[in-house]
Amino acid sequence: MARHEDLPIPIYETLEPVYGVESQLQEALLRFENLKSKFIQVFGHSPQIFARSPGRVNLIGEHIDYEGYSVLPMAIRQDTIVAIRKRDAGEPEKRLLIANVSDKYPLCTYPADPNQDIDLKNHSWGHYFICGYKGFYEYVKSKGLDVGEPVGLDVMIDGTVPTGSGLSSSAAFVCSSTIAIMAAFDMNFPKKEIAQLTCECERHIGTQSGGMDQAISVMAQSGFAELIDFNPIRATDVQLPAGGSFVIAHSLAESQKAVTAATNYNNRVVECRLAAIVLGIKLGMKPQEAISKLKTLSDVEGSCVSFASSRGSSDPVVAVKELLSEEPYRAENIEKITEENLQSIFADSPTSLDVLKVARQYKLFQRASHVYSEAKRVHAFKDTVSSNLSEEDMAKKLGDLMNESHYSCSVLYECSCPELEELVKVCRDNGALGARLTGAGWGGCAVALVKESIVSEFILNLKKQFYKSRMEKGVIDGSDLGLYVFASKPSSGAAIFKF
Ligand code: NG1
Ligand code: MG
Repeated sequence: MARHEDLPIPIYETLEPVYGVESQLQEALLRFENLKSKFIQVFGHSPQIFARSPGRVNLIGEHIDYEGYSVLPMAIRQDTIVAIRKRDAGEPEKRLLIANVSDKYPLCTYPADPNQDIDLKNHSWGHYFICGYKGFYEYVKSKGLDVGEPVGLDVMIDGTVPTGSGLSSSAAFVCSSTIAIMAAFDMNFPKKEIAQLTCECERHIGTQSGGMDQAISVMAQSGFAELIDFNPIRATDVQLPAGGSFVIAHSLAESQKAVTAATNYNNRVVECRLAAIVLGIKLGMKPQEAISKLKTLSDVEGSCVSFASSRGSSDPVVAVKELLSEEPYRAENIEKITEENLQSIFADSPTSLDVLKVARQYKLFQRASHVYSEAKRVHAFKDTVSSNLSEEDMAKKLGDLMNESHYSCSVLYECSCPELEELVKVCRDNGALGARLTGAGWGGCAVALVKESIVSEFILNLKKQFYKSRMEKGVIDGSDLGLYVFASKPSSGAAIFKF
């Protein structure tokens, strides 16, 4: 039987297969009707086709996808729906017109040229669509497919994934856009190829992201979390324990990753690369070889194995302890080891050069310790879920792993923030078996594992202890609370709708 990542995106003629299982059909019907009528209002004709792709919550495996390690997310029901119509070649309007059902996002227009550069200095919400647009053309070109001269596109977006929340509104947007464009061209491809291409094209926004978000958004199966492996991308269904529920809660600190990349996200990617190079050299590689061969910390793990016999351990966590210094490195300390200056190591990556411009020091020991230990926790989580431990022991073990992951993110990777720390504590104080930040961090959401039987009480307590004071201060509107704290079941992945 074909693995599901080898299959194309499913095409449905009704909403039931996606929204029926979660019994949110009524709400979904209204969303699609509203999207269609706004589309007609703005563009004067009906959309040709719709595509949807969900957000996700990462259960464990943070900041390791771009280092080549497996992660364990699940799709949530919040998603982005794209309605699209490809204009005929004869029509005078040749631009991409991108509208949104929400007034918060004004209409954007872009040229139809797929080689256009995205203006990273002036961030606009429509840029995410252009990521998908460029990605589509890059992909068809690489496959030698001819799609003719670019034509105009009319596009209307409806997204329900809260932005800047670590729930991957960006991937939901990029994936649904890419799939909608493909569908408008009457094309469809294996999910694993779409996952790969959307991961690459989202980098046009300026973050050096890994592929987790796009992979889960494209490949999720209803009812399962997925173990996502990279190189090559694969998704393996993971059945979660029945007695527990995952509650997602927003810290209300918004993390604008596209804007803070040089000090936060991309900074960590650069630190990991430097850690990989320095470790490789300490393990006996020639500096030039390490620089050219070691792109990620998982690349070094192979080298650690070959040195295992002489060192007595192939555990990269041990290698980090022995070979890297806990003291933060300064550029000149690293350059002494690499025998090359940092600017030339990263010469081919403008976003990394932006990192070097502002970084004062590099915490190689801490970042590498996080990555290698987090990679192990992902497998421990997966093994625990499929073990024959009692329900109670299993839940406790999973909770412990989540707590350890949070500690590592917070202390070693330093991607938490005061609001997330407070929220995680409130979760634990109210009976969560485990709680951790999810997604990139520096704001956004926490995810807590909670016994099924106490979920409603748990959410009520969070509302009282975390959200009430913020409502009183006017930070959020009480009627929106359900958007900020909710329990989530694993939802399904991307789909195309043709009505
Ligand atoms: P968020 O910020 O939640 O979209 C980001 C990356 C992921 C992964 C996580 C951290 C993008 C699109 N996604 O997720 O690939 O690295 O951070 O685990 O940048
Ligand atoms: Mg994102």
